[in-house]
Amino acid sequence: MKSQYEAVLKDKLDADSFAKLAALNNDKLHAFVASAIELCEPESVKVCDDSDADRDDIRRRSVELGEETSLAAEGHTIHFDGYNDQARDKAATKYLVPAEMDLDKKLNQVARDDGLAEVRSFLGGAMAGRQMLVRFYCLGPTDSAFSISCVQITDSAYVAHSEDMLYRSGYEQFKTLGDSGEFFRFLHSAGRLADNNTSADVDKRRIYIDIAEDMVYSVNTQYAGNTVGLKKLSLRLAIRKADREGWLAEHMFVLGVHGPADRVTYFAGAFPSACGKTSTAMVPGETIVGDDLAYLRAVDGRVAAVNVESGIFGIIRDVNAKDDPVIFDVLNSPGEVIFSNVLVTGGVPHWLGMGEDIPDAGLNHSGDWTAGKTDAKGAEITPSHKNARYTIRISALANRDERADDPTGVSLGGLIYGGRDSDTCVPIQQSFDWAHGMITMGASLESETTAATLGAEGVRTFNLMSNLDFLAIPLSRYIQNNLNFADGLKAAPLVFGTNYFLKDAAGQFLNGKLDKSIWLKWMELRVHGEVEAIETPTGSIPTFDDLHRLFAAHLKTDYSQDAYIQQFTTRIPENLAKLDRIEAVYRDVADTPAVVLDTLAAQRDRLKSLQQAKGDYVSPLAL
Ligand code: GTP
Ligand code: SPV
Ligand code: MN
Repeated sequence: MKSQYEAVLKDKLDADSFAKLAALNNDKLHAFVASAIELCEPESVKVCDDSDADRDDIRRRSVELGEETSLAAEGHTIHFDGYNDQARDKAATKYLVPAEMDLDKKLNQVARDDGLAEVRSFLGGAMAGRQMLVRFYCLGPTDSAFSISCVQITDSAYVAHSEDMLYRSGYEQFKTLGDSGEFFRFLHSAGRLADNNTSADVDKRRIYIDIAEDMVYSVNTQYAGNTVGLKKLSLRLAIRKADREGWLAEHMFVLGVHGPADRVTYFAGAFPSACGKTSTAMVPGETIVGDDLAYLRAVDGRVAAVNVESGIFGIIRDVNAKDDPVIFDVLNSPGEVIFSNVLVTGGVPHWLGMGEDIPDAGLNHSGDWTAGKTDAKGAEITPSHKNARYTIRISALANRDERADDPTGVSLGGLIYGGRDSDTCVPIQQSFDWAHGMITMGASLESETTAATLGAEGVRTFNLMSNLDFLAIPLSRYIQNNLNFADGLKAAPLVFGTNYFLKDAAGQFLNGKLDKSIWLKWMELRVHGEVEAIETPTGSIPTFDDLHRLFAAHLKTDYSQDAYIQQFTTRIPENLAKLDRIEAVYRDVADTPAVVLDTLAAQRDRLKSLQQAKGDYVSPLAL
């Protein structure tokens, strides 16, 4: 170890921690920890390896420090984030852009020198009187072509505990990196804490991504989406690395759909936050690989996908025995679970949509809560926050796919794009080909905003491949990478578009929550060429007979022709309006590939000719 780091480190690390850090013979790492100490001025530093002892110590500290509180069930804890720190803060999340670099004007950014000075000023002395934790993890399975080594520095035992549950351990792998290997660095401090242990200075919350250095700073926040480095902070760095290296880093679930005769066909799907990734990956009868982040690589002419994570930080709202029996069971059994921002009474958690009556008093993210309580702005406070979540390991799930940790990944049969769309797209359709799917489904994705990000809900928003919040390269470049990805594949995955959120004129959802399992079964059969489809101007849809048969076989329901007509009618005015909005977006994007506008124009032509022939709303039976 270089002497300039050794002096700083020896001053704050005990012999055990020092030995662990020294064993990772890496100058850049030693420099990172030493400079974080100089900046944040912790009282002490604990370096962790992959041992159970260090993992247990973090769990214990999280409770000791009051960041988590034990609940009645063994292994369960509750963590509260501050009242105004309940979701990802898009406005405070910015890329640090060096003077010579030109990042897309659509991405939130700040000049690197200015941003660094600001965030470093907030981190200055931020860990005084506290212990700094240094932990190592791996994005993707360890020892695989997908693996990315990471180091997280934080003063929050909750953040470290969450990462223990959500990611594969990475200390041993770090040893194999050598002095020149690439790794991602994350530095977080919860900042000054209020009496209830929540970040006090959320007005000074900053999440700054130093793209030039593969490093992310996060301060004055605790909500995991803003603090857990390996989650969305790493996705922004991974998108750049993928761009350099020719693969894709995506906001996608991965699941195995079980077809006839024990056949398993894997799908990956991108839906914006709180729009159904976990719900789809957990569909009864199928097996889960991952629910939020996937890396995709072309290997031997096929697309191989891995789950970046090994746990779930999932939305708890509406998790109940009927809709999501597997997770509901985990949340009601002893074992390691962190609940966040739910209502607690007598050591028992309660949440919206759990399928049971919720008490009218208890402790929640606003403190002591009783029904009808309002906040400073007069808004009624719900018993649990709409973005309240749970943290579990995938290994706790009965439906874990047997290849969930396969270092070679799973080979994808299909890709799915979908959003919260109340009035335009049909529940399921298949694109005509890869480019048509990438452009009219992925790159044309719109969704109504949700409680997963701060700000207004229900606003229809463009969200490129569900990845726009995390995009760290120009939009046109990302689209081109997606288009090119199929080049040279022997079997490109089929591309599908789903819409779980279509509503009737009275505002009622047209589909039940489990209907998605039928769309999955249909997609599985399409991948193997075993069902026919009907061509519409926007894609190919199932026949009524096939859906009727699949609903009866898998959900034991009698799917009616009326429901089919209502759900699968081509809504031409709404589809044309969507094309207008998307074209306006791409006219404003620099260097949009020509094929994007051409493909949208061709879709418009098909819609217009059908409109001329058959009117605004065309039943699938009339095609
Ligand atoms: P992130 O973890 O934020 O990335 O989100 P996610 O995409 O994993 O979202 P999730 O699957 O947890 O979905 C969240 C919300 O969507 C829940 O409130 C569900 O009730 C709702 N939801 C999921 N599937 C359906 C559906 O088929 N119909 C309706 N109406 N709501 C659904
Ligand atoms: C999302 O918001 O997309 C999530 C939760 O999956 S987090 O990114 O951790 O906020
Ligand atoms: Mn997500």
